[in-house]
Amino acid sequence: ASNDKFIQDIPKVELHVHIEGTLTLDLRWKLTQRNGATLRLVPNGPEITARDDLYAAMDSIMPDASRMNNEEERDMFFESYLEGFNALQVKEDFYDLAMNYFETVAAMNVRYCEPFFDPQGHTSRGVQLETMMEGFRQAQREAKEKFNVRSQWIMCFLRDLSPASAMEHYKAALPYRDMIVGIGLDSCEPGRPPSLFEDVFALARRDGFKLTAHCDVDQEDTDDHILQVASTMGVGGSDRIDHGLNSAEDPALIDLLLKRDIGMTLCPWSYMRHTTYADLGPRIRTLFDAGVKVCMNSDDPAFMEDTWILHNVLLARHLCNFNDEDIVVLAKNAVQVSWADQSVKDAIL
Ligand code: ES4
Ligand code: ZN
Repeated sequence: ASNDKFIQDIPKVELHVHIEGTLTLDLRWKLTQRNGATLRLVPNGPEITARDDLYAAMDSIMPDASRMNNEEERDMFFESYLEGFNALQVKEDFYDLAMNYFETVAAMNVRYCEPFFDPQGHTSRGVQLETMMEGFRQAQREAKEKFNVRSQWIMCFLRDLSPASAMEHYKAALPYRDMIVGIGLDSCEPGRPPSLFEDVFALARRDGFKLTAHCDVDQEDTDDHILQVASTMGVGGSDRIDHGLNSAEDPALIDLLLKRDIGMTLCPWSYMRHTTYADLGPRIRTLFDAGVKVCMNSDDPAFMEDTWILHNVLLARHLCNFNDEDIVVLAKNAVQVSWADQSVKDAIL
């Protein structure tokens, strides 16, 4: 197997991380204090008034996932994730959020990343698009200069909200298109296929944006969603699938992913909440050995026991017994399926 230092040192690209999911408890406390806001970990939960209570409280709302079924675990996750948004109010908050992420992953040798953001989770609270975008823009500039971390943003739509809301936000974000490389689809998946968002994806495609969609793991209709994204039907000619792990059980889907050269962003720590080592390793191994361009990512590090991209590559190594060459393949996959300019790609590995 590969060694830890090799994995730490290899230049990295991160393609699946929700910037709001990088809000650490430390930063959350700081922003909440600065804004004079109340801090709760779940909607209508107890207000946290002492910094020292925060960590124990987080442990108690994210209990041993093995004791919850998939749905309970998923709903609890989304509730606590969206509750965290309340800490983000002014431009400086979004700047601090992004800078904290860039600085953390710079120390793990990330050279380029494409973080997601969820504009609808902010506008619904009365925070203007301009507020988040200007905070992100300043952080993006400084991260390139100070940390040598380049980035482009992916605007995600919350699929449990309406296609009309997605379209509205898409249009409103066009003034920031120089910062945004792609459009994604996240949040709670059952009953919300990518095809519902066909119109906004088609428009974004025509406007030159890259496309991706979450096809979460072990949800009832995931296979159909993978098929929609991978075929010309669904969102049409997508470049990536986020998660998509269930394709490992379907040789025809694997063939389609290979034929259409679709990259796949995996987040192994996030799957540990609702699957087992025994299940997970073989599925990742199947996709990797088939030649699907998979890469390792963190998803929501602050909500997953502070597991960042480094920990996810280490876990993948452990699950699949990857050697140095395999780790290089994973790193190269990430570069290849990224939406960076060729000159940026060439400078990474
Ligand atoms: C997410 Cl784990 C997960 N799944 C779907 N959407 C998300 N947004 C943030 N984290
Ligand atoms: Zn995700």
